[in-house]
Amino acid sequence: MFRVARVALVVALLAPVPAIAPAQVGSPAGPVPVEYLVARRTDLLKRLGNGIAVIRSSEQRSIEGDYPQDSDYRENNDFFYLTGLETPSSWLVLVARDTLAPQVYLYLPARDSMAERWTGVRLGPGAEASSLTGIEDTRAADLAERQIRGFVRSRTVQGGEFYLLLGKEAVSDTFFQQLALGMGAGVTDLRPLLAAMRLVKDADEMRRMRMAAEVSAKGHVAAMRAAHPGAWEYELEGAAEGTFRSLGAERLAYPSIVGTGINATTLHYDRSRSQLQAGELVVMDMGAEYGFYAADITRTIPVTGKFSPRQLQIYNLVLATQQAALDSIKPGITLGRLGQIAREYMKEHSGELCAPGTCDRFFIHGLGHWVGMDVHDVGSYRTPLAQNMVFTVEPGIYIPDEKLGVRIEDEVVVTATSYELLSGGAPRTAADVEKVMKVKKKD
Ligand SMILES: [Mn+2]
Repeated sequence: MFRVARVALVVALLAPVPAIAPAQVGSPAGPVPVEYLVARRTDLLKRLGNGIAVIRSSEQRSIEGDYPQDSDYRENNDFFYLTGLETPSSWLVLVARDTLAPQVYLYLPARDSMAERWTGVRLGPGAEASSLTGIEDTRAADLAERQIRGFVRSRTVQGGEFYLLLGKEAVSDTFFQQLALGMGAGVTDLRPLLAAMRLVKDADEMRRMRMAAEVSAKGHVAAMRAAHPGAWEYELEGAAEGTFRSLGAERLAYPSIVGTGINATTLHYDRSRSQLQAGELVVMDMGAEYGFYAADITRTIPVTGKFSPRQLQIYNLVLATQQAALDSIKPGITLGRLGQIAREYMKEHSGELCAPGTCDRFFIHGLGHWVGMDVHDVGSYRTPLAQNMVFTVEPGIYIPDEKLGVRIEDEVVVTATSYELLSGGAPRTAADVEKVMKVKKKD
């Protein structure tokens, strides 16, 4: 943690101009090293074959507009993945050719000294942008549409297969639709290509993913220690979120879920307004975003710090089900197959716990999902597991009639032969949860 922060500080001090926020410079996670950005763009160009990819940044939201509580600028994931930048109204254009060298262009809004008085120094086209991204050719954003039209025209004249590949915002954009029609080009959705790349994390992504999980686990421990009969759900949420932020997380990966008693059986309960009663279980599904990467962890705790015999039996069945799925992780298997294994395990080991019937009828969601820049990250679920893919394993049992809900969610990265647990910093076994809860929060 501290080492990372110090490295970022040194980078900021050595920079020839004042630290510019739009590239994570000075952030706890630090900027994405240029060699990673170059490797990602090179990989994408290879996958493009013959075509032009256009990826646009996010747009600034208005503080007075539709999102008064959500004016924070967060970059489009694909744009950040390929540029490392946080720059509104910008474009990345990659021109891939069969025979000629590929070209990469970065279009950034020209700097505006009046606007900068309000919102701080921005990154314009030029040497600074080049050194942060490794893209030599940077241009003013107001040239982008005209020049893209030119790229498309020159490609079409040369003939052969040609695609205009667009990111999320542009795929239904009339400018591009008309451009493609007029030039006789095919428009293709770029997202599946980028999703396949983002599914396999590189070393800089793994560094961020590990830190996001580590910070989130510490937040869970803080929330466990804040729990007691009479505490409010929002107090636990506050303890976790304050910890995330104090350890360098810049955002939440998703709205925190803290549900006690009957609320624990509502999968996406996020109001956090109830008071914890002795005898209840609390499901806490909370994760931090660190340097643009999400964590996703769920723990279930007894309000009093001690599980009842019934709660313990259900908890241990969920935990053993999770372990059965974890033990089956290896390259080549699919998430779908892991889900079947978990369900079969829970069914076979239910005994009389959920009679009449087996407990798997209360396991009402899927076993897990990809995690990355989004908490439910991009990527096909038919993809066989391969090294450096990250996903969650999260069985649960929810019995509303008993006001009893248990979910245990961990995050793993696939290794050469099995998996590594990223979220092990948060206690998983009932005994470890009880042990952590004995140490109370100091007021
Ligand atoms: Mn999840």
